[in-house]
Amino acid sequence: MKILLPVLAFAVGVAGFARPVHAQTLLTNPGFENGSTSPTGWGTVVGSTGATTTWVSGTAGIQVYSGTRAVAITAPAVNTYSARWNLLSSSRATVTGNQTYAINVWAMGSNLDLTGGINDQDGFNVGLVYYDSSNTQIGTWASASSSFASNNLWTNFSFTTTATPATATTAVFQLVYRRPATVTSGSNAMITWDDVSMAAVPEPSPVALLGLCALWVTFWKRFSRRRA
Ligand SMILES: [Ca+2]
Repeated sequence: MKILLPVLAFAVGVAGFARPVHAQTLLTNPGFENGSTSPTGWGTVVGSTGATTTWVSGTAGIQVYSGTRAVAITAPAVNTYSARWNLLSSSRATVTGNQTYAINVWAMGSNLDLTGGINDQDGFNVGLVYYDSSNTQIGTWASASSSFASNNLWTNFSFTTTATPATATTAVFQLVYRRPATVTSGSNAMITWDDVSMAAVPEPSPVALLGLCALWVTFWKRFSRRRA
């Protein structure tokens, strides 16, 4: 029995920590497969950037990452920062306050200017705009600038957010084309995104903490006994 307790406690602890990180994504239509004239739940903002947004049709692994649809932005002009695809207000992600989220995105660039430092290249940011239960915007989060190693290569990008504001209840998820003013080449540069996900980063479960606690108490008792 003496040996059984710590072993059991350890097993329970490990099982608790080893839970899968991603249960399911909080994002609507994350592979952009559904919709009639545009992907269900998603809209675009281009403003005066001159950018073009496209609901891409194509072959998995080539024009799209999986399925037959993806979303893209083509940036014909310099300084196209802020053209984006975003979740519509009616399909915001449900979030909780003081929580960090794991975000995963597949993306591919074509005709991008990938020369110079990260701040001189075509790339993209993932953004979140938070709202409270009264529907008032209360904050934002944006990923670090993300750029590609090469054109025409589907690439996986992972981000972890900072903790949400305490009163956050929903969030608008954004895929933002980032084109600094220093980019002078890359006419008709395009970024395509597919299979986006967002899931809460789990806290250690109470069962896991209990297991570790039991383990500690057992060792402490043994240690004290030996010293006595
Ligand atoms: Ca897809």
